[in-house]
Amino acid sequence: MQRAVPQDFSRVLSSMCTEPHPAAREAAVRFLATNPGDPATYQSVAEVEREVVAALGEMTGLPDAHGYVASGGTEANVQAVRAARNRARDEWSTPPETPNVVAPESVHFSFRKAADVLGVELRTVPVDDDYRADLDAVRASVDSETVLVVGVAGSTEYGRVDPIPELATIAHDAGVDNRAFLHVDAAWGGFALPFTDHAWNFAHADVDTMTIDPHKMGQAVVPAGGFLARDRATLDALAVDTPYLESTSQATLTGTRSGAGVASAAAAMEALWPDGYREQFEVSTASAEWLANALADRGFAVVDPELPLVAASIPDPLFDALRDAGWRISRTSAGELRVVCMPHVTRETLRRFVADVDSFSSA
Ligand code: 0PR
Repeated sequence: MQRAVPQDFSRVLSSMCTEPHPAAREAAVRFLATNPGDPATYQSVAEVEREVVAALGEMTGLPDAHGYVASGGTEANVQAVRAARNRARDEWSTPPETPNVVAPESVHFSFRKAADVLGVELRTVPVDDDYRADLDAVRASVDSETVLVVGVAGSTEYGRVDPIPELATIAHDAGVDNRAFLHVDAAWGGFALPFTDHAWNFAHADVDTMTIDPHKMGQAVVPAGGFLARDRATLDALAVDTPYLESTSQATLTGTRSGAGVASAAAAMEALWPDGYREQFEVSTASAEWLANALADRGFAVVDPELPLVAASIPDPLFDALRDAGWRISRTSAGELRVVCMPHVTRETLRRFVADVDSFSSA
C-alpha cells in the first residue's frame, strides 16, 4: 500500500467524479472522524448537513427542502423508489400488489438495484430520437400500480434532460386515488442545470424527489450524494425507529455515514455556488463543443452535446489504441466513445487527446 498512488486525472475522460475543490478536501480531512448517522452525538456535522440540504434546496428551487447527504446517486435513487413504494403502501386506499416504477431506458442502472432489493417492477420504456424519454411510451406504461415515474436530468450516456414537467403530469395522473410520484435523477446534471434554460427542478415542475450529487459536478469528495424531497412525509416514509440512539429515528439507508463527505459538500458549495459553478459550467460546455467539433471535423459521427458530455462513433481499433495510450475513456451501450468534460478535463487535455486521435488514425 505504501507505494500505491491515487489516480492521476490527466487522462481521465470517463469519470463523473473529479478532483475535489481545495476547500472541500480540507473540510473532509477536518471532519474525517465524525458520523452524521448519529446526529445527537456528532452535532456539528449534523448542523453542517442541514446547511447542505438547504443549499441544495436553493439550487433546485425548493426553499423548504427535506433530505440528506447520501453515499451517492445509487443510494438516493434507491431511497426515492423506497419512499414512493412505502407511501403508496401506507396511504393509498388500494395499495398496489406489485408496485411498479416507470423510467426511460436511459435511466442509470442503480434503478435496477432498487427494483431488485425493494421488490418493485422496473418498467423501462424507449427514448426518442434525441435520447429523451418518449412521453407516449411513458403514458402507455403507467397504470394503477405505478408508484413512481423517473425522469433523468443529465443522462449518464448522453447528458440529456427528459421533459420533466410533462413527466410530472403523467406521474400525478397515475397510481390510485392519491398519485404516483415523480423523481428527477440529476445526480450528474444537477450542478450544471441551474445555468441552462432547462425545466428540471422543484420550481419548474411538481417534482416530488430528486437525486443531486455533490461528489460529481459539485466538486466535493467521495462520498457525497444528495437526496431531496418536497414533503416531510416522504422522508418520514423512510424512517425507522432507533431505540438506543438519542435521536429516535433514521431515514437514511446506511447507518454510520461519512462526515467528510458532508463537510466537503458544504465547503465546495460555499466556495462555488453560484459563480464558481457557473464559470465551470461555461468552461466545460465550451470544451465539450470544441471536442465535438474537432471529432466532427475528422469525419466521426458526433452526438450533439447538451451538457458537457460528448459521444462519438470512432472505429474500435482507434478506441483500443487510445486506451492503450493511457486514456481512460468509456463507451455508451451503443458502443460510442464517451467523454465527460468534468472540471479536471481541461482544453489542453482535450488538445492532447485529439492529437492522439490524429496520430493513431493516420498510423
Ligand atoms: N444517476 C446518474 C444519472 C448517474 O450518472 C449515476 C452514476 C448515478 C445515478 C449513480 O451514482 P453513484 O455512482 O454516485 O452511486 N454515473 C456514473 C456511472 O455509473 C458514475 C461514475 C462515476 C462512473 C465515476 C465512473 C466514474 O469514474 O457511469
